[in-house]
Amino acid sequence: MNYESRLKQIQEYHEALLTLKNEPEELGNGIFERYKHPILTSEHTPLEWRYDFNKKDNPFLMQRIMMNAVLNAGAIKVNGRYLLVCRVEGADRKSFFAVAESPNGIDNFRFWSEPITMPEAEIPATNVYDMRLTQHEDGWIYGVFCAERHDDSQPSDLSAATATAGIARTKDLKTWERLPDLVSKSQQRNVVLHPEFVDGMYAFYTRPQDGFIDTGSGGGIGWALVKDITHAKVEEEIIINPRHYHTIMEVKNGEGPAPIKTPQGWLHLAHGVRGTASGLRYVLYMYMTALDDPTRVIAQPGGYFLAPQGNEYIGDVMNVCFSNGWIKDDDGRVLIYYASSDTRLHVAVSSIDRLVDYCMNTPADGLTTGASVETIKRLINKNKQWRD
Ligand code: BGC
Ligand code: BMA
Repeated sequence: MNYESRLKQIQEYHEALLTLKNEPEELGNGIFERYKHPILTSEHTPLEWRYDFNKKDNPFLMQRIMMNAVLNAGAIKVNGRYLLVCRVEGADRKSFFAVAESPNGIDNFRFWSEPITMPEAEIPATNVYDMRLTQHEDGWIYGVFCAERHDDSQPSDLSAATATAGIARTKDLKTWERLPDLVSKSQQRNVVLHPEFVDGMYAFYTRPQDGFIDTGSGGGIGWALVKDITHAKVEEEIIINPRHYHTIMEVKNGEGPAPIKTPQGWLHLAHGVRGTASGLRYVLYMYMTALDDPTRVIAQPGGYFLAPQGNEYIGDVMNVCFSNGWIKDDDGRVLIYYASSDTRLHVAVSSIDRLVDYCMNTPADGLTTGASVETIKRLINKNKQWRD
C-alpha cells in the first residue's frame, strides 16, 4: 500500500472510531446501564502522538510512538463540558495524564492536543497514575494521584518501589501547580481529597499499606485531616471502611472518585480486591457515610456493585474493574467511568436516586454462608406475600 492510501485509511479509521455513537445495553440490572462500546482506548489517542507525518522521515508511515492503554480516569464537569483526566500508558509502560473531552459524557470523546505536563515534586517520580479530581470548596480543582519511585533502600531489587500520593491543583486542567507529596508514615495509593472542609481542615481518604503491593496491616480505607494542603501531612489516620475475611475486599480496598453529596449522605464508590488462583480480582463496591460525620458508614450493600463482564475480563491485567472518576450531572444522572483489565475505559450510567436506593436497600454482607442463605430466604418470603 502506498503512503497516501495508508494515510487516508488511518485517518478515516480514526475519525470513525472517535465519532462512533454509543448505546446503552438493553436490560441491565436496574442499578446502572453499561454502554456497548468502550469510550476510550489506545486507538483513540491522537494520531499526531503516534505517527511522524513527514513522508521523507517516515516513508513506511509507521507508528513512532505506540500507545498501550487508556484507563483509570478522573472525571469532572466544568462549564457544561465533560472532562476526563485519563491515565494513558505508552508501550514503554510509562503512564501520563491527558484530558479527553466529550459533548455528552457518553461518546465522541476526543483528547486535547497535548498530554498534561505535570510539574515534578522535589524528588521526581518514575511513573504517575490514577488521578482523583476534587472540586474543592476552596475554589481549586485538585488532582491527587499515585507517584511511584524505585525504592533505593533496596538497590538489588529492581521491582522494589514506593507509592506516594502526589498532589496538584488547577483551575482549567491545563496549567497545574504541583504541591509537595502527602507525607505519611506508610506508603499510600488511592488517596482522595474530600470536597469540603471538615473542622476547618482538608480531609483525605487514605489507604495505608505496609509495602508497595501489600496493604498488610493497613486495615482498609482511612481518613486523615490535614491543616495545610501546601504541606500535607497525615498526623492521625483512622480506618473508616475496613476489609473483611471472605469478602470481595479481603486483600485490599481503596476509595474510588471523590464522594458525591446527596440529601441522604455521601455516596462512595470504591474498589475491593481478593486473591484467586489466577491473580487478584478487582471489583467495584459502594457505601454511604453520614453528612454530619463523613467517617460514619450508614449503608454498605453486600458484594460487588460492578465486576468485569465479557470482554472486560481480558486485557493487560485480567479480571480488573477500576474506577477513580464519576460525574453527577445536573439532571441527577451519574456517569460512572471505569476501566476494564487496565486496558480501556467504559461508562455506565445511573442516577443519584438509584444509587441511594441501591445503597440503602441492598442487603449487607452477613459474612457467612448461613447469613447469605437467610437473606435470600427473607426475599423469597417477601415475594410469596406478594403472589398470594
Ligand atoms: C502499576 C499500577 C498498579 C501498581 C500495583 C504499578 O506499577 O502501574 O497499575 O496498580 O503497580 O500493582
Ligand atoms: C492498582 C491500581 C490501578 C490498577 C489496579 C489493577 O493498584 O492503582 O492502577 O488498575 O491496581 O492493576
